[in-house]
Amino acid sequence: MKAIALTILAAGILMGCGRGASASAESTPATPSVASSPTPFDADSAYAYVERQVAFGPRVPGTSGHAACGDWLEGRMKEYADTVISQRVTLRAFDGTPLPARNIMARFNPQAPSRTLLLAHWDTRPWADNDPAQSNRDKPVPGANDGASGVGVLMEVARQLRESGTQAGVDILFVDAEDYGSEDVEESWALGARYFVQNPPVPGYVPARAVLLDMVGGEGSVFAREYFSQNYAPQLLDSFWAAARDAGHASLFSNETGPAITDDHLEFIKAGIPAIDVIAFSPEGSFLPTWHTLKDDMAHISRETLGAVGSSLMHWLSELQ
Ligand code: AHN
Ligand code: ZN
Repeated sequence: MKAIALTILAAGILMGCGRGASASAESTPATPSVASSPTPFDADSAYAYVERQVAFGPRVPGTSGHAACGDWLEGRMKEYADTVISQRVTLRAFDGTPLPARNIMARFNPQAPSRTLLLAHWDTRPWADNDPAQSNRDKPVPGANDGASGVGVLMEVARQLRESGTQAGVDILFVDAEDYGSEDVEESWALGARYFVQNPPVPGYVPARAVLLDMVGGEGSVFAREYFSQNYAPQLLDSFWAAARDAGHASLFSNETGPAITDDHLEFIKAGIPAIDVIAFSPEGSFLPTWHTLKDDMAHISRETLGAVGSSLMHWLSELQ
């Protein structure tokens, strides 16, 4: 793990409900009673994408579940995006294991010069080394939250972007080989993201900003301002948190600075690209208790958490530029 000490918040209280809650009940509505949200996001759809990934079994590089899930992800993204790039490479894990990895990049309006990159890791950890039961620690995690959740939210974002016919320059990236790391080896994490930054499949690719989603579907999640994000991309972080508040999710997005997390976003920060990690903590400030355990399964996934992150992200995208 990592010294995760902090006192997170007692964020709790949802402040006021903002946005036109008034309007006389007597007056005849001028619009249909079901107002359509300007930035829709279907949490049930995101949940189904998470469920589908988990059904492949663990997505550990080199396993059949990993290969099948990768094919499925690629196929779905080809339906939604303008261009899909599959970047395949064999990476070397800290323990020497060769990892057949695949980064999947789905591009919207690839001709637009200014790019917004949204990413999540799609691989899952080969060992549940945080499981309370010693006998489980060499088994792979189901990766419902740690892996499938970020990808599920971004698949739903992709579906919505397709529906809306967006003109924005958006790239959605599923990075591989994030979670085959060792606590003792700092650079053993985020191998797929590092490879992508150092070998962009689009020559000269430098997004204006990058947003990483990691563990965005767990019940009892609180999103604190992850330390590296806060320090290296404060404006980007502020704009995302403001969008979350405007979308009605102030209670989940805390104003506390969170721990420093070695994660995929750091590879972009190192390359000078403003990047944030939207990553969940427990109200006590550590990762959720299911983290790197066999309990990281569908029973601990919350549609509300997925929906809060997804609709905040859609709202933030709608206000860009
Ligand atoms: C740390 O444990 C500090 N970084 C690992 C990031 C991670 C692992 N995210 C998901 N799984
Ligand atoms: Zn993990």
